[in-house]
Amino acid sequence: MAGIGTRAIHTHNHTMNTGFQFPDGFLLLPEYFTRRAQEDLLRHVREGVRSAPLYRPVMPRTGKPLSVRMSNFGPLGWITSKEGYRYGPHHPVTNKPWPKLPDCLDQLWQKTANWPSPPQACLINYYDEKARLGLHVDADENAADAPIVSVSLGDQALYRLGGPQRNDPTRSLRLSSGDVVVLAGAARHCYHGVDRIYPGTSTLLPKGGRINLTMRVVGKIT
Ligand code: MD6
Ligand code: FE
Repeated sequence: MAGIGTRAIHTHNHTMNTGFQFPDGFLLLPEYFTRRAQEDLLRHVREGVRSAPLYRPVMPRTGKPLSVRMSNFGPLGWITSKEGYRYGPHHPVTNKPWPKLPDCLDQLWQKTANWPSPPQACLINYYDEKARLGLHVDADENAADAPIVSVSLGDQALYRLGGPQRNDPTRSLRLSSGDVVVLAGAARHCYHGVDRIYPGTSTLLPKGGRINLTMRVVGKIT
């Protein structure tokens, strides 16, 4: 694992005629994980999804399936179903507890989150080449100001970051395997999403696609 600072990009605020300013608290650490560390992490993800299989969640109310498949690590997992979004201790299909968060992710949290408590949930998102994730703000956590730390594995993604309002200007970034993104401070309340996956841009996953892991402090479950 490369240390922070060796390749950290402190995304500087320039507007490039787009009216976009990187929000405070947004941090991109390109290739934080070496190839070797990515392979290690992937092994843990594979082990996790053996006991907590990726499932296809559906949108609240409409029941429309998401294109991203999901699972979780940790005491709590983020779940969406026709009943709504929530955090819960059990896999919605197997009803078993989520697998324990791998140590390497715990260490990533300790090095990057600058937050006094450990993450309670780690959402695992799997994107095939056609999957996308619409612009959203993560707002189902009572610990609304705790940062979210995210890791990308596999094919590159076109990630879009906006502001606190849905119609604020946005900026698109390509995320690559091993990259870490931290949303803290103001950035924690900013819209973001994944517009597309670039197939064939990584050899980490033999069948292609992209995995994104996001660690969260949830606070009280309501
Ligand atoms: C993704 N990431 O990269 C989607 N959320 O596939 C997120 O939705 C996200 O990267 C909160 C914090 C960081 C993230
Ligand atoms: Fe998110």
